[in-house]
Amino acid sequence: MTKMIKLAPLAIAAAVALTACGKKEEPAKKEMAKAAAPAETVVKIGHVAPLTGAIAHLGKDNENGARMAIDEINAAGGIKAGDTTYKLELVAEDDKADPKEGTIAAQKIVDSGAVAVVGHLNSGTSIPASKIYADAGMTQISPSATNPKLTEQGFKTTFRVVANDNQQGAVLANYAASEMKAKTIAIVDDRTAYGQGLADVVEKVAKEKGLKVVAREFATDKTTDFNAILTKIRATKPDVVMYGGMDATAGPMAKQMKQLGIKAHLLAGDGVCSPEFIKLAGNAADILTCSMAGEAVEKLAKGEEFKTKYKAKFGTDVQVYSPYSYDAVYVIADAIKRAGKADRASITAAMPATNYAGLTGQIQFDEKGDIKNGAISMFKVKNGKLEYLSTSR
Ligand code: ABU
Repeated sequence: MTKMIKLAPLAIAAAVALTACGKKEEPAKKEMAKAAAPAETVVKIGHVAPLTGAIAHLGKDNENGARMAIDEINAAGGIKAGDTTYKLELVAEDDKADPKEGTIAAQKIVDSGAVAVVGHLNSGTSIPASKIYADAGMTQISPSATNPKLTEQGFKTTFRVVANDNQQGAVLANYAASEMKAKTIAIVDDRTAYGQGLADVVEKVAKEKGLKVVAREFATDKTTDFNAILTKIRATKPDVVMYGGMDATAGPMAKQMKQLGIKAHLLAGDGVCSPEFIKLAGNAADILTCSMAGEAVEKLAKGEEFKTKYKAKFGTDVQVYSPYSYDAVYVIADAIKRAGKADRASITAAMPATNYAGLTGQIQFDEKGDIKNGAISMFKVKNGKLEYLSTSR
């Protein structure tokens, strides 16, 4: 699991031998000083997200955040815990946003000897993978999976640093009722754990708020032709169309809404709230109002600095959750520091007491592993950019 660089015992022996002979006292002192330096150990941190397929841009964004934190920690000298300095090594796997691939990737991470994992991106992969990490006693922190079920399984190893979809769905439905003054809503989802789960919460809360749900349709996470669904929806004349799905499918959907002359706003969650959506939707992008399950990066004290450093390092802009995967690595580093050890069991034992001041805010977990006091931020697309609207907790 760990690679110890075994210099220290040899150095001690050499120093003792030389001093005992009464020869070369100065070099011996130098060896003694070296012997007192902390031993250096390399530990692996896993990261899993889709790195191929339609949402690879989001997976790469999450991975970049984790990589940035690891590079920073190592450049600052590593994690000093007890008499050891820990350096981190990233082990990245691609789960293709597919639940089955997610379990294969999780097993690869466990077999790699990683001490903890950041991931997965999707709820549909994070949930089945969580059992594999739990069986291995390995802490898993998702920076983006929002389905409530992830942390409802009773695993002591499962954490997330974003809010969940009970909260996100309620904020979206409230926004439709209170801010958009909608009376009718049509709901479409992509039948993934995330998309369907979020749409179900929006439907429930929208009804509680007195909105009429005029259509409930579904597609898949591969659908790019929504014409049949949208033609049905057009006949119901909704004020709002809510979509539970990701940006790769929402982009074409928004274009087709415009082509079909649907006047409704498009309302969606964090899977759609990205610069990539704006690129894909083209001149239809400004129909979108969306949420993300955290604080907006531009509202964070060091958010602008993060965006600038990220762009300089990776040559691309932050999509959605790289600040959260960045913080997830720092939370693991903090657990190692507090535990004084970097094995799976010690990290997992240290996790519940996390109280870490991260880039994205103060990070503490509730008894299930959900972030305490999670934020939901609302945005709308204006002039080809996501414009921040408000945050609720
Ligand atoms: N939360 C948005 C995308 C990831 C997921 O939960 O599936």
